[in-house]
Amino acid sequence: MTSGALPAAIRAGLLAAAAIVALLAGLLVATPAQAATSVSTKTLLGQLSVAGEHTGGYGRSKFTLWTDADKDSCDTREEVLRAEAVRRPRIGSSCKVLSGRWLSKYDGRSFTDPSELDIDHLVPLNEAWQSGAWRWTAATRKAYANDLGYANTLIAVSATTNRSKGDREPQTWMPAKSRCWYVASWVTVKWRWHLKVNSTEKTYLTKQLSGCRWPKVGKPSRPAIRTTGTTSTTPTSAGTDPRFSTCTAAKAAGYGPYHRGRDAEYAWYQDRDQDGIVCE
Ligand SMILES: [Ca+2]
Ligand SMILES: [Ca+2]
Ligand SMILES: [Ca+2]
Repeated sequence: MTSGALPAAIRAGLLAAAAIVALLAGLLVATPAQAATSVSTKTLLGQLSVAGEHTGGYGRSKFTLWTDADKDSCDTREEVLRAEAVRRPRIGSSCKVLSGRWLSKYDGRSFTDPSELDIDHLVPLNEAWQSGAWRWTAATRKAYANDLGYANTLIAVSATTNRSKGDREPQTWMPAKSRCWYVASWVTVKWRWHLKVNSTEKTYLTKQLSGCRWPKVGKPSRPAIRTTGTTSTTPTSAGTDPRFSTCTAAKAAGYGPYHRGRDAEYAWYQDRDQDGIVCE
């Protein structure tokens, strides 16, 4: 029997039931747990510091992948695959994701075999490094590389498309699909992690996002960022001043100021006012 053959009273009843279901679905979407404060990407982009990129020192090994922070035997890759599956995935022993269905946002392709998917750092590790992560402690870098606290830091996408992206930033690589979502997420991830943008990147993001009418996004939380040479109270090694943990201590011992482009020590400290001099 087709719906067209249903008696009018039953049809009306079905319509009323459908309306109630739709209403309940609306209420569920509005529950506080899911309703993040929304914020304009214009606000977030405006709050990113603009600075030239840090060059050198990057290696993929600077970021530890993949961890199992909550010790449930599923590593970060498996957690993302499970979270983003659009059909409940089949899970084997040790949380191995065997099959399911995923949609790759970058190209709109659909996958059932997880081995064809990469877990992409939407803001690549090297780009994060150049934008501020070079000053982070290893623990903060590890937290970034395995960030499950914001849905778009890590996304499951087709491996072939991800590999064409490499370490590039939006002005040199954009996905074929979901472009407004991509630039909005780029800015949001950078904001969450206090990462900087360089000026050509900011110009490009401004142009793209204004073309997208500055989409609103759920405002993410911001994890604690620990940087070497600023929060440590004991002398540290590799990448920071091996003699002093703070500029105050260096100055007290008669060192500084250090100039950008002239003194190697410059890189060991935070140039808060970005005037090219630290420990002045
Ligand atoms: Ca886990
Ligand atoms: Ca870059
Ligand atoms: Ca950049």
